[in-house]
Amino acid sequence: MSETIGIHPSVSPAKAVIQIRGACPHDCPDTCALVTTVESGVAVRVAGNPDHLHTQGVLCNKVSRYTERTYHPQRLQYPQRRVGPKGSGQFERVTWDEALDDIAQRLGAIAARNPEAILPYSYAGTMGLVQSESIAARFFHQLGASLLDRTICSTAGAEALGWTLGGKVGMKVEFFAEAKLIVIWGSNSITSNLHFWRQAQIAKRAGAKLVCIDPRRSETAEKCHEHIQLQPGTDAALALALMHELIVNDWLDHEYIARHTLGWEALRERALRWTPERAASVCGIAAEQIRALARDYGTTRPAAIRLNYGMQRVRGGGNAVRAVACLPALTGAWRHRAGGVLLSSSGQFPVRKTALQRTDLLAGRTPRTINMVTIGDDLLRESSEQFGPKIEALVVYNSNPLAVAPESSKVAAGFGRDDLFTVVLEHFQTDTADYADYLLPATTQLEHWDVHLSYGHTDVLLNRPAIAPVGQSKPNTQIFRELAQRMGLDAAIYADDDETLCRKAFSDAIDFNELLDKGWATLPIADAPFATGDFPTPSGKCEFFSEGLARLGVDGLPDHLPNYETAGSSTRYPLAMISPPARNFLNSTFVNVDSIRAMEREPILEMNAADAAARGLASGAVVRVFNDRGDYHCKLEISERARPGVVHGLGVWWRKFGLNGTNVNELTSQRLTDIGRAPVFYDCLVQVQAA
Ligand SMILES: Nc1nc2c(c(=O)[nH]1)N[C@H]1C(S)=C(S)[C@@H](COP(=O)(O)OP(=O)(O)OC[C@H]3O[C@@H](n4cnc5c(=O)[nH]c(N)nc54)[C@H](O)[C@@H]3O)O[C@H]1N2
Ligand SMILES: Nc1nc2c(c(=O)[nH]1)N[C@H]1C(S)=C(S)[C@@H](COP(=O)(O)OP(=O)(O)OC[C@H]3O[C@@H](n4cnc5c(=O)[nH]c(N)nc54)[C@H](O)[C@@H]3O)O[C@H]1N2
Ligand code: SF4
Ligand SMILES: [Mo]
Repeated sequence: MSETIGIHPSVSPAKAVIQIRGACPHDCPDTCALVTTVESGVAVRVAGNPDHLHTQGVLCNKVSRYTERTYHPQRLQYPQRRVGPKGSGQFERVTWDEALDDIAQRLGAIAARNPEAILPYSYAGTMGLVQSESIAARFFHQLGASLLDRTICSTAGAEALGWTLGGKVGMKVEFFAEAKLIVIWGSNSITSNLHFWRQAQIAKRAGAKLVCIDPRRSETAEKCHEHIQLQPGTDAALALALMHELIVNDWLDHEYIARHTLGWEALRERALRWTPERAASVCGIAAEQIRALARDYGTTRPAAIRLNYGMQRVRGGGNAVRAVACLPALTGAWRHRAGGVLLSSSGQFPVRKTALQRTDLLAGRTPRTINMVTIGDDLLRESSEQFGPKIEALVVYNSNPLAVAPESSKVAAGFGRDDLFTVVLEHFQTDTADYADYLLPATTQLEHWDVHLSYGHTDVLLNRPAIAPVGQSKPNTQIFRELAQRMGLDAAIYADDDETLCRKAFSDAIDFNELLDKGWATLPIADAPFATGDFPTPSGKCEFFSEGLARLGVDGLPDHLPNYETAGSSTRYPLAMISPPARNFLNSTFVNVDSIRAMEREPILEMNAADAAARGLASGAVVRVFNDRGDYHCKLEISERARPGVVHGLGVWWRKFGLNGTNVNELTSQRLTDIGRAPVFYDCLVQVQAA
């Protein structure tokens, strides 16, 4: 089953200690290379592979405790069927046959009437190409089920980057170490991109200046030389004012602009309207800070920007990413391998999506698409000509929508419908699992095959199973294979085993034998991919002006779009709330692992001392955070990390670990971003009072 890459010398072969190479499955840009030590069939340690350039033998706190999660006493070990009311989390144990027979029968009956009444709901619980959308996608495509628009994280920024640079492309992370200026924009890298932070530290020791742009004085911001603590959702205004300064001071690379960009005159005109004073008043910062950053950015070579998804979770998130992504072309930063911008590297991987997911199985049908962000509203809709059929069945895997999707009161009401049939594939009884009709135990990364791309580096990684499935758990792929078989779907489509799927996932540019031998393979990409243009856009240039966007009837140039819920616009809800990741959780994963939850202690709201004093609140008070969408109770932490007027509800806690059975998403809205149909988690006004 698995490969021995080292036998510990102190043990007899009978009790051999073996080490298995794998990949971290989590939704994190670092995609670390793992080494799992297995003793007599039991995983005893998960560590970082010291030989892997990007991992350097170091894992984060969460995954270095992976055995605790894998062998957690509450790990789901057998199929279960609901016995109590929806949402009560009361189940009885059943056999796989009982569960799968009944699910196949129920889904089959709905599919016979209208397959679009069935909806898959999945995201990035695992980033593995095999255990996410391979067999599962084939199953839903063949049925003709509704399609899911997987927008909950990154599509605003990803599509914006596409319209500007041509795809999810950019600098290589390892070259940040050579930069002389690093701008960390909308990223708490110490929390969410630890291995990039290592590169930034190397640069810092070699004399580079680090600047962080973030409404929160994050763990990362406090370790940078400069922190620009702007209002949430004002990044485009800042970027446009930086352009203004680059233009008026002539810190421009005219040759690069002339040869490798599109729409310069139009952008120039727009940027000249954004004086530092104008942007400063929008961003709530000093104009002098903008001038200083522009001077640094315009005069330091090489200058690198690490942009992250934190700044695109607002109404104008797409435009903001477009504005920032224009900057390196203005100064010609792309000429150097340590210059440019990196938001995501994932567009560079030659994934064979069609072969894996078999979109051809739609066979000319075009099922309606449901946006995962609006699942709350959509579950509550009746059939109509515009919407299509009411959603009658949901199959959830690799996601915890009750916790992670916005406006959770609506999500809970939708999942609570008695006439909805819900199947959840999970490791644990999450908030979402509580609403399942059938709860099926899935394997973890230590128990199945998978293959991974990365959105923070440019290596493909292979994950081999290190141990046998815990209890009766099965890989997602296997669960869908067995369902397909029971539903009488064409067997040939489901014949690929997981190792075969790993082989099929990438084009031949990736040598599978190298993955088997070493555990990873590095993409052959030029060190400075856009030194001489060659952007993967329609024009081959960096598109300041996008004809494609203009054809869609929207602004072809980036601009600042104020938040839907702009700070100061409401007297009832005067505070802007952002809810960025907690360091020791990964979205809602790990919240139930005791030692990890202990590190995060309890759900908190960070608030500036002035805002707390105005409300007569002290640190440690239980507060009620609320708006028209709902109520969330948590502990107050008076903190210098918060600027006046902005509060931080950290982490996506499980609702059932919350003080009143809710989490921050009780407060967030289902509105969508300007580009990419993505959520606006950080565009949210609230009020706070003593509970
Ligand atoms: N430990 C840990 N790591 C994670 C995750 C996790 O939950 N925990 N989540 C993973 C996931 S799913 C993703 S998508 C990635 C990236 O996830 P991101 O969402 O980029 O996460 P961070 O980098 O932690 O946080 C973003 C930073 O953006 C800031 N921010 C909020 N609003 C704005 C704004 O309007 N402008 C600017 N400039 N900044 C703003 C926040 O204060 C925060 O410090 O991280 C991944 N890594
Ligand atoms: N307020 C607020 N909300 C947010 C965010 C925020 O910053 N603020 N961040 C958003 C972002 S960036 C993202 S990406 C989403 C994340 O949303 P999700 O992708 O739903 O992420 P998780 O909460 O980690 O839930 C993943 C679930 O998948 C399960 N899982 C893992 N591996 C497997 C497997 O192999 N098989 C099966 N069947 N299950 C598996 C895990 O046990 C876990 O419960 O949340 C979003 N929600
Ligand atoms: S969560 Fe990120 S930092 Fe932690 S082990 Fe996985 S890839 Fe590495
Ligand atoms: Mo995400």
